[in-house]
Amino acid sequence: MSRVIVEAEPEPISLNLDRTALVIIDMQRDFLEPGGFGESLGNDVSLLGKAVGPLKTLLARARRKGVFVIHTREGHRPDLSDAPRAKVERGAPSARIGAPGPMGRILIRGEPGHDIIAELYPAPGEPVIDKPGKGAFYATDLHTVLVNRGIESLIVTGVTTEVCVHTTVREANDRGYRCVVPSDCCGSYFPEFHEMGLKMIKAQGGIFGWVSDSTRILSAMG
Ligand code: TIU
Repeated sequence: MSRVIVEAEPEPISLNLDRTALVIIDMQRDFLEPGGFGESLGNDVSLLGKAVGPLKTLLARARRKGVFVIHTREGHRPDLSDAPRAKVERGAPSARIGAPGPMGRILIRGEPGHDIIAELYPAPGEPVIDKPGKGAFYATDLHTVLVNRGIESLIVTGVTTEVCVHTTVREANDRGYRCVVPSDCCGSYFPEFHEMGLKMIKAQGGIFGWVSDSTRILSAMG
């Protein structure tokens, strides 16, 4: 067993690295690059770029230490049969889910924009979970994959802090996982939502989980 103590708020968190997964949420071109879903919703996509460097370093260390790595992608079937109308109606009419864009059809599985950015591309053997919603547990087999590996704690990273990262942390917390979120490995189109989203996780004695950063996690991992 490889147990480490990570400095975090509201208190240090003890992680058994053999039972911990690094979950990388939706680091897709559609959210991080111009012309995708993020931009179609009126956002400045450059704001998410800050998380890439720290996350790349954390991913490399997790791989070296044998920590289980899982990636997720938000997106839909080409016929949109799994996309609720209420979701498709979001965004500029010419650039909604399924509409053609510079990176292919927006938020559609198999299109270039749906793919994970090159810097964080999944390695062979790392599961990729395709999710139709904001939370990574909703309508996916993520829980089954984690249970089968004996995972009990999650390091949750990716974009965006207050949307898919937050929803996933809430879902994971309700399913009994202990979650720690490294603040510099996630990002938002709204810096104030990023800050507040992290505060909401660690408030009330860690109501949803713990907040740390890549420096403190790397130092604990060794
Ligand atoms: N719009 C926004 O902030 N996020 C999303 O739509 N999806 C994710 O967070 N992945």
